Amino acid sequence: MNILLATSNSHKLGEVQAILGLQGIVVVGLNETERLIDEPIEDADTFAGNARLKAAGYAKATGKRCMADDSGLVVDALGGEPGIFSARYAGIGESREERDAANNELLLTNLSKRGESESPARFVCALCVADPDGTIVAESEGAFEGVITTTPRGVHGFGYDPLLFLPDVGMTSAELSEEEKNARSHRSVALRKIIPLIT
Ligand code: ITT
Repeated sequence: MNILLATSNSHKLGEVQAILGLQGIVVVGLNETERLIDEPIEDADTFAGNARLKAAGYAKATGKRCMADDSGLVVDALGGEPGIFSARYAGIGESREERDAANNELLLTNLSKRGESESPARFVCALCVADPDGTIVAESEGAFEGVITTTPRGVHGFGYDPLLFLPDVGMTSAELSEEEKNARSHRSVALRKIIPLIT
């Protein structure tokens, strides 16, 4: 079975390929041409809503069954921020690396403005699969719990991984290998739930 993952985020693509590959599912990323066809506006107010918009939009634009992932970091001490705005929290940076660095810095600044140094937090992932006519075929969600640390650590992963400390292993998500992250991440939980719905 082949599925198109509707994302411009190569890190997401790699994680999904590793997990679904173990099930014999081949995950294809958007190529540059397809990406330029039609980029849906993510204006829903939930992760699930944005995943639906992306899956249906790209499925109709490409004529293929599509899976979309909408995800982000929910920080309790920030009232759930950055949440659905995780990718563009700071609103600056040309490259993904620059945006990630600015987002991480802003998150720590906002925490310290509230007099907080650590806070319970979680990554959330909403997945959606849509058919070429835009019909939603399956949906799922997963969460990955941790605590925000003010001392970012680790070089693996992407986004806010260096900030999510995992007390049970004494490491941040960015200090986990790809295999270790995939064994427990929000994305892997959501993928394991959706696999039986699409196979
Ligand atoms: P697409 O919309 O093209 O899939 P994106 O990166 O813009 O790519 P989202 O709108 O879903 O995707 O935003 C996800 C953001 O949430 C991502 O850029 C990170 O900042 C953060 N995030 C999500 N999953 C993460 C993970 O596993 N590790 C670290 N940060 C994560």
